[in-house]
Amino acid sequence: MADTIAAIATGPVRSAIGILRLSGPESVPAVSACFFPLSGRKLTDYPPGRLVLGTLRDEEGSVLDQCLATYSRAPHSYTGEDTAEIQCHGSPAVLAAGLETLFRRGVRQAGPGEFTRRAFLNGQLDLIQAEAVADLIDAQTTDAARNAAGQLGRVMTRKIQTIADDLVDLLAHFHVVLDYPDEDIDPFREEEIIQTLGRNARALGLLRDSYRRGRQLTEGIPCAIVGRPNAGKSSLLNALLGYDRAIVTNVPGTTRDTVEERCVLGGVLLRLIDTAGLRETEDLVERMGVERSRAALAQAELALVLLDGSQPLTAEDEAILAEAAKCPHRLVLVSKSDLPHVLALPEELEWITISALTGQGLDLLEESIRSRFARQLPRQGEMLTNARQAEAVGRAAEALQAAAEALECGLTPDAVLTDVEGALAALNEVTGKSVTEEVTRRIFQRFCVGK
Ligand SMILES: Nc1nc2c(ncn2[C@@H]2O[C@H](COP(=O)(O)OP(=O)(O)O)[C@@H](O)[C@H]2O)c(=O)[nH]1
Ligand SMILES: [Mg+2]
Repeated sequence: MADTIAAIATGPVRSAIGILRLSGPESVPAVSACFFPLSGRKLTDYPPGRLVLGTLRDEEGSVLDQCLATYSRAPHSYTGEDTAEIQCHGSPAVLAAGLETLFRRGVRQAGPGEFTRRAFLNGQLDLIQAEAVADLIDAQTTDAARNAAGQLGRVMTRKIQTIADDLVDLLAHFHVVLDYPDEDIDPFREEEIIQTLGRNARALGLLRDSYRRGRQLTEGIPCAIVGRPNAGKSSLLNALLGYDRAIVTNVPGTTRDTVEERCVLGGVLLRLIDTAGLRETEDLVERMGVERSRAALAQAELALVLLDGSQPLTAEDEAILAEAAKCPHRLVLVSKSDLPHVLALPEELEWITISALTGQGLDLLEESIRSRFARQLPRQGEMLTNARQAEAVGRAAEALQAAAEALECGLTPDAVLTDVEGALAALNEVTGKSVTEEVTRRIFQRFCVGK
């Protein structure tokens, strides 16, 4: 039987409320020993789930806090075990003292993600949902939160389960055929099987591909800031971040390496990459920087092209515009709007005028990013956001594709069987139906203590 764990579930900062939580068989006795309802009754005189007002006391009986407590009985709780919670005033000192008192009642400190790990092991959550819990906590934008919330609500689980059910049916059919080798598969049925395999292979392929956007949701949309030296790229980065991250000077070629920072703009998490100005140069270090800039641009989802509004357009600018046009998204920014305007641009080009110095136009840039990227997602919860899941889903897609092709080429069912079994095993890894101890350990390591 599992032991009883306890942790401070809220952040280590002064706040309105701070929560101590426990899970395991000793949860309720441990809390009952140090929490006393104001009514004079015992906590367990109240039904589970009720919030009860009382005092939290240390072993000497001195009051640490006036607070609320509640408990749940297995299996009707987050972890599936008996659990209890004390909602204290959010003083880190009060919480530490409360936790210390609980430790003296025989409970121990929980490790990272241990509550959610227990929930998974007790079948309260599958692995997709458990990982969605971590995604929710890590969410930096509402879009990221929405996708994680959808996964917590089993949207992704159902999608994968439907496919897995199809595969189980197919396997059952194959086994019948193999058990009675004299009977050939009905050709009509074979056509149907090929179609089922193909349909599920495509669905899984799309799911695997959703990881590209899903990853942008959690890691940020790669956004390269490009332009000639001195166009104002580093100044823009600093203005967007709100602090001086990159060095700004009037010496062209100041930024030699790419500088990367995350920021949320218009409700969208961006991975801003400030680059060395794109130009031909004799300087070896700067040339390497320019190479990195080109690489950053090639991998970017969004290119912010800066053109110096106080200077005439140059051939270099035009080359950069053309190169950035290959990015899935390009935004042209005319910088230094606080200086006299000199730049003339072709009519067909759309641009936003900004000044990193005064902040003028940055709101328009923000709106433009919001309208391109925010809430442009598929149904919430339908995007894979982690590499482990994407890899396994990809493996399942390939195995099914191979199975469909093998059947079409007239291979015998036993050859096809292995592929379908492989695909099913990969899907079971995703949901956690079959997953190694080592993998779950690594997954829950990512969580914070108290979750
Ligand atoms: N007046 C004005 N000067 C700017 C603005 N943005 C950048 N600069 C100046 O332009 C020069 C080059 O800026 P920097 O950000 O280093 O350009 P980068 O080489 O493209 O990174 C510096 O002297 C900045 O102070 C702006 O919005 N207004
Ligand atoms: Mg720079």
